[in-house]
Amino acid sequence: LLIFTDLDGTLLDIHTYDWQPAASWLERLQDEQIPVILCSSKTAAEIDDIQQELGLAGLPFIAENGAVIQPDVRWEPATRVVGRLAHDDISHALAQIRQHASFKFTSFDDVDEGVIAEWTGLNRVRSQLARRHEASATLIWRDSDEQLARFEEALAAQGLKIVQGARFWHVLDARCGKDVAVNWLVEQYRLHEGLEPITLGLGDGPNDAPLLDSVNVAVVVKGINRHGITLKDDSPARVYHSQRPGPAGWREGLDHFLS
Ligand code: 2M8
Ligand code: MG
Ligand code: MG
Repeated sequence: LLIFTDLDGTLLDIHTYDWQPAASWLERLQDEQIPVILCSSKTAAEIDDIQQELGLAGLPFIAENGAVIQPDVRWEPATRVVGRLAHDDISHALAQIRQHASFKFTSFDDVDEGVIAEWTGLNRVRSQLARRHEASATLIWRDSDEQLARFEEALAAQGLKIVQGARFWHVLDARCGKDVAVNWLVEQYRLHEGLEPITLGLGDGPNDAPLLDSVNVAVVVKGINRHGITLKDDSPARVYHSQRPGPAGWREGLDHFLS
C-alpha cells in the first residue's frame, strides 16, 4: 500500500496547519512501514521541513503540483526531478502575458514575505520557504472567470497550465501534474522495490482531482473551495467523502478504508 496525500486542507488544517487528529494514524502507518507520500502545491523547501515534523523524512514526495518530485532517498539515483520550465521562465512568461492582456493577478514574486505571511497565516520563515519555487509560480487571481479562460489560453500557448489550490492558483509546465508524478512514483516503486502497490489518495481541492483519479481508492476531504472536486469515478466503493475538513477528515478516510 502507498498513501499519497495533499497537505493544506487535507493532512494539515487549512488555517492552523495542525495535524494532531491524524497523528495516531501516521504513527501506525510508520510502524507498519506504509509510505505516506506528501503531494502538494508547496515547494520542496517547505515539504522538507514538514516531512521532518511528521516523521516522514527520506520518503518520496511531490512538490509544486508535480513540477518537482523527490524520489526515495535510498533509490539510485535519488536526484530530484524538476519540470523543464523553471520558475524564472514561468515568471517571465507571466510578465509577458500580463503586458499583452490586462489580466489582474498578484503573484508571490510581486510581494514580500510579510504579505505572504498575511495571506497564508504562515510564519516568516515558512513564508520565505513558500516562495522558493523551482518550477511553478503561485498567484492570487483578481479577475473574472471569463478572463481566467482567456488567461488559460495564453498560458497553453506557452506550454503552461494553471491549477487551483485552496486560496491560490499555481502555474506550471503543462506536461507536469500530480497525476503524472503519482504514476511516475508508482513505477519507481515497481522498479526499485519490486512492488505492485495498491494506492490510496487523499485531497481537498480542485488541484487534487488528477491525484484522486490516479489512485485505486480515494478520500475527498471536505474543503473550503467553492468549486469542489469532480472525479471521473466517484463510486462509493472507490471514493469516500469525509464529513469533517482537514486532518479530522483525513483520519475519517483512513478509518473508512483501513480499519
Ligand atoms: C499555497 O498552497 C495552497 C495549497 O493548496 C493553496 O493554493 O491555497 C502554496 O503557496 C504553498 O506554498 C503554501 O504553503 C500554502 C499556504 O497556505 O499556499
Ligand atoms: Mg489542499
Ligand atoms: Mg495542495
